[in-house]
Amino acid sequence: MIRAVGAKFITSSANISQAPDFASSEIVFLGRSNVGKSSLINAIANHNGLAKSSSTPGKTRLINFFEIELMEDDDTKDKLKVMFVDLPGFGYAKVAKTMHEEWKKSLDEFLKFRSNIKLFVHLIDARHFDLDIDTNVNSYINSFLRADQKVLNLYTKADKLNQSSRSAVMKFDPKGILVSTLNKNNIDKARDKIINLALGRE
Ligand SMILES: Nc1nc2c(ncn2[C@@H]2O[C@H](COP(=O)(O)OP(=O)(O)OP(=O)(O)O)[C@@H](O)[C@H]2O)c(=O)[nH]1
Ligand SMILES: [Mg+2]
Repeated sequence: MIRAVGAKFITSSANISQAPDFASSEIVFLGRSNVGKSSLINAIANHNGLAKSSSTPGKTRLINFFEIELMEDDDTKDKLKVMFVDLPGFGYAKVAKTMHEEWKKSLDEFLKFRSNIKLFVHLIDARHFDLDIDTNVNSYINSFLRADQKVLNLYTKADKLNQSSRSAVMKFDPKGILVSTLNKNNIDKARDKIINLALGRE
């Protein structure tokens, strides 16, 4: 098991040209507004309050970089360092139209051209796991995915599902992982998977 032993906010950028090159592997968390991106970053980083979460959609408005330090539980290897990137949610309509277009363009450029990105973590609300918007996001990412990049689907707010709904999600996407930041379900499993995929170990 991999443990998160340190986390700190590094910087925010409005777009790709403002974002410094940190020379570490980046893991982006993307998904609809309010799906639980910031909460999940905090749970995976084991650091409450690191990324700002809120019940009001549209909380995250910039590209936020967090440096995460990790250790393998079972040995004395060096610490691992990766960058978590928290993004504004998509599908959030309550911002001015011009601003919305601006965000979309910035996000699109960042996702397509940011060379340090090694893993796209796509968060999907487990209660609404087959929305067109999420299917479209998966095709969108796959349309520019490089050979050194991976995608992982995480299904959030699993605490709100009963057992048969959980089974339906896993049947729909056997490679996905159901997670809950509320009861910490599968957080350790998701962390292991995220780090191993981002570091090209699987
Ligand atoms: N029940 C439950 N609620 C959750 C879970 N994760 C997040 N939430 C709640 O969902 C709301 C949104 O969480 P955020 O982490 O801010 O979501 P976000 O995707 O970062 O939202 P934006 O930044 O607006 O795009 C908050 O009220 C959280 O408390 C979960 O696992 N279970
Ligand atoms: Mg957020």
